Amino acid sequence: MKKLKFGTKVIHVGGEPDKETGAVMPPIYQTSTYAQKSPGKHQGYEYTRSHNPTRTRLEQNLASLENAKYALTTASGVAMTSLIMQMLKKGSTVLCGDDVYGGTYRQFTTVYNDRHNFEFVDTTDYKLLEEKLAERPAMIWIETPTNPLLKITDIKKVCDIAKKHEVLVCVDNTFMSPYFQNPLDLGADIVTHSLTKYINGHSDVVGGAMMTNHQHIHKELFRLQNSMGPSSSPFDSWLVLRGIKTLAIRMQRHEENALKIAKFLESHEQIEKVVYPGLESHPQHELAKEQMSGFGGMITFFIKGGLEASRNFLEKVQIFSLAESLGGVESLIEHPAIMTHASVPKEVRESIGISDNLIRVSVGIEDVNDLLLDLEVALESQK
Ligand code: P1T
Repeated sequence: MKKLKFGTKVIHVGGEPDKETGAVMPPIYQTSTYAQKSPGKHQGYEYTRSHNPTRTRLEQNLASLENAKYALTTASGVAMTSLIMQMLKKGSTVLCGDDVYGGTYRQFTTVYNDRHNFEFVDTTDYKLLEEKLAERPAMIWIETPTNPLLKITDIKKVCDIAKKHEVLVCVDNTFMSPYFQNPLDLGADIVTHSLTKYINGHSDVVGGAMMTNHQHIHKELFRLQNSMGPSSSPFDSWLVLRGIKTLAIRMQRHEENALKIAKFLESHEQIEKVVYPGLESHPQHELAKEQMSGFGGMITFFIKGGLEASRNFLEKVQIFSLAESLGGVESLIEHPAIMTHASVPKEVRESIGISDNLIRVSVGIEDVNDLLLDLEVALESQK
């Protein structure tokens, strides 16, 4: 299966017809437990918190998409983040990007802050990273592109420095999906995803995953998952398996639409600045071209005016739903300072540039002309 191309893997890995019936679509093994022939004699499945055949299929599929040997799924993205934090020895230092999902920031600063030491750094400042990694933290946690500022970190460069100092590298690859970026191929030890986003793609599941080539990491995270219980359900696993089949074509369309919208916004007089990795104006556009095979469907922009202008605009759009989350087939729009990143203190937000006129868009796969018109009408009403 390794040699298959991405568009084939999403459909076929873990998707073999059911052995008993030939059903082409995998069954949902909606069971909590499994009959044993004799105590301890079973077919590899004992209890669904530990293992479930529908989940196994999903994990096989996910591992193949990140060119990994192992994958593990959880009931949410933050549940996987939590397992990884549990895996680190008490008292560890974790270096973390200064612009990460607000829920990751909240977990690190309010849940694990008395177990580990967290240092938030600009992971695009390699001189600073050289110094910080030389102090040998246990792990560096990177999001690239970041949420919501879409800053891009050179994964290979960070991994090369981290390896010298034996620091684990974990990359949250949610924004690019495995279709556009494969951090393990660039040297990362662990890659994580919120399955809630592009991988499932239909905004009807909350889920998380990690992929790795290290057997000991998989084994330890599995032990923690089994002991702490945030396993993904059979039905959610099945829904993700269903959604994942169209990941490749969805990502192509997300990107195609996003590029057109980013260019439109960049030329609009009511817009102060647009951040999209596919625009030449993006400070790391060259790195984006090198490290990713596409630019994704997320756009961040700064509207002229402050909070009032943002609020008026967000109330006006009709096809874009004003909602948290991203990566679904439908277009979403949101205000990070009030919504997804509200748990980041105002002074921290301001110091990194998450201002009140910053708006984040998850471009869906609708007809782009309808999306452009929706934005245009809402912007015209600002004048
Ligand atoms: O929501 P959950 O499935 O628990 O995943 C958390 C998560 C992890 N990593 C990144 C990069 C994310 O964006 C998220 C969730 N983000 C949102 C809900 C959001 O609107 O940004």
